[in-house]
This record gives sequence, structure tokens and C-alpha cells, in this order.
Amino acid sequence: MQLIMATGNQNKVREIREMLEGTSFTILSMKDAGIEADIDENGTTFEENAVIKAETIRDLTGQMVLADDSGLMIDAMDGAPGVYSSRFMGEDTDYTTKNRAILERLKDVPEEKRGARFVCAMALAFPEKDGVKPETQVFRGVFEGRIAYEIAGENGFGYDPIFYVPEEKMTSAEMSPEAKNRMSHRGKALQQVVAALKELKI
Ligand code: ITT
Repeated sequence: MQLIMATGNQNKVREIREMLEGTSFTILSMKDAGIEADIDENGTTFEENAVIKAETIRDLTGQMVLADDSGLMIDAMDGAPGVYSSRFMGEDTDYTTKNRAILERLKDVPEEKRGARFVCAMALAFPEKDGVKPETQVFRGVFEGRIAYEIAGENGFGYDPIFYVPEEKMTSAEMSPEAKNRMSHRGKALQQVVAALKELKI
């Protein structure tokens, strides 16, 4: 079964493809599908934004669509950057600059107050049938960790080099892709999506 992924972020597409390897589900990115859309992510929660993205592309294509809205919530920054993770310090600012700025901001914050989590909401939107749009299903995955003291690791993307995973004693950018996918917010949300797709029996 093929799903269109409503994202312009190729790192998300890569991780989701890795996780779906060996299943009967395949992902077509918007780029592959030749879809260009500038989606206004004006929701205030991950769930709202995931639904906006999935339903916009479902309405445009008439296909089943999966969307991922995710971000990093930092306790010492009152949950920021949160839903604004990709827009933090400006969409075009590179992640080395963003990550350094966060480390600088937290330089005097002790370990026990450096808690952080990656959150991922995934929305699955279904094609209209007999003039009715089925209800979009939404799932959430959370990955708990802390903000590191230094940038470390080359894997992953975005904020991975400053996201320390205590159980692994390394950042999520130092973890192998397989290990990150097993523990990550995206991995946990995707497991629920796959279970829901299997229930559909289509
Ligand atoms: P789309 O809206 O087109 O899907 P986007 O990158 O703008 O792409 P979001 O609005 O969901 O996506 O922002 C998510 C941001 O959160 C992402 O750009 C990263 O900065 C961060 N993020 C999410 N998951 C991450 C992960 O697994 N590792 C590192 N950073 C992550």
C-alpha cells in the first residue's frame, strides 16, 4: 500500500522509509509525487499541524496521506521551541547555529533541569468516499532525553546533536539510525500508524 507523505523534509522521509522496510507499506514523498504546496501550519499543537498538512495534501491528491509534525520541547525554555522548532531563529538558519544558541542559553542550567523531549504527531488522512471525508486519525510518540553540554554526532538531523539520551549515554546523532528509530518519537508514532493501517485491511 502506498502512502503520500505530506512533508518537504527529506530526513523525515528517509527515517520513515527505513522503518517501513520489509513491510507492505511504501512512501511517496511530495517531491516524488510532483506535488508542490506551501502549507500554512497555523495550528498551536503538533496534532493540529499534522492534521492540517495531511488533509491539505489529501484534498489536493484524493489519496491516503501521512503527515508528521514534530519538534523539541525543552523544560528550561518552558517547552520551546516546540511547534516552532523548524522556525526557531528563522527557517533558514542552519542547525549548528541553532544548536549552539541553545547550548549557550542553557550553559548555567544544572543537569537535573536539562530535561527535554522530542514529540511527533502523525496524522493519517483518508480519501473521500461517497462524498464523505473519513475522520483523520492522529497518533503521538515521545522520546525523552536531556539537552547535552556539547554538540556531538553526525547522524540524524536537526536538534539530534544536542539531544542526549541517558539510556544510551550518547546523543541521538551518535546513535545508529536503527537504534534511533527504535526509541524515537517518530518510531513510536509510526508503530501506531502501521497498526491502524493493518486494521483497515485494504
Ligand atoms: P514539514 O512541515 O514539511 O514536514 P518541517 O521540517 O518544517 O517539515 P516540522 O514543522 O514538523 O517539519 O518541524 C520539525 C522540526 O523539529 C525539524 O525541522 C527539526 O528541527 C525538529 N525535529 C523533529 N524531529 C527531529 C528529529 O528526529 N531529530 C532532530 N530534530 C527533529
